[in-house]
Amino acid sequence: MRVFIGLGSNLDDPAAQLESALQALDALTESQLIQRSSLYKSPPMGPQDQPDYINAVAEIDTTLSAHELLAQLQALELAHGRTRRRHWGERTLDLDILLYEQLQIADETLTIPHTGIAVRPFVLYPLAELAPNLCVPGRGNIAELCLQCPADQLEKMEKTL
Ligand code: A4P
Ligand code: MG
Repeated sequence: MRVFIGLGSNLDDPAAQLESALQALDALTESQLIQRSSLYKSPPMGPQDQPDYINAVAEIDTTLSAHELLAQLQALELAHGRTRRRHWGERTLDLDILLYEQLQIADETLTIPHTGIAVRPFVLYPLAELAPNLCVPGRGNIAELCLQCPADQLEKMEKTL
């Protein structure tokens, strides 16, 4: 299955957190890293008294189900020292399932496509970098979504790999 995962961090060397998470995604059971976006820097959405975020998107190929994948990603977050503090608050590593093939899921533990996908530039632009022709189920074409979501204050960083 073709799956896109959003990565974010704003604590404890965020760029290193993301690089290490990308390696862990490649090593994930039943999964393989296909491609990764550049890193993107942006000011925090939500509480402003927290550091800037670094975000990226990864494409993986997996035979895990969406719920199995969620459990694996949550274990990875914990392994990266993630503790839940406040809503929209600072974190060492956040891993969100953005898209799982063209599935639409909405249950107690999982909403796919991810709820913020169309309105968060730090998700949309790295996703468009990997898949410029992507269709987001229920939302539309990614190029059109980008046009409606200004990339102000989103800074693309040099690719490090
Ligand atoms: N969950 C439901 N759908 C999904 C999905 N598609 N992928 C559930 C992953 N998880 C999903 O997640 C809470 C629950 O969401 C999980 O248990 C899972 O069952 P969480 O990671 O603990 O919390 P959260 O929703 O990520 O927390 P919160 O506080 O709502 O944060 P957000 O919405 O992720 O935002 N600013 C910038 N510039 N860049 C950022 O990346 N991130 C945040 C956090 C705030 N500001 C930011 C950024
Ligand atoms: Mg999350």
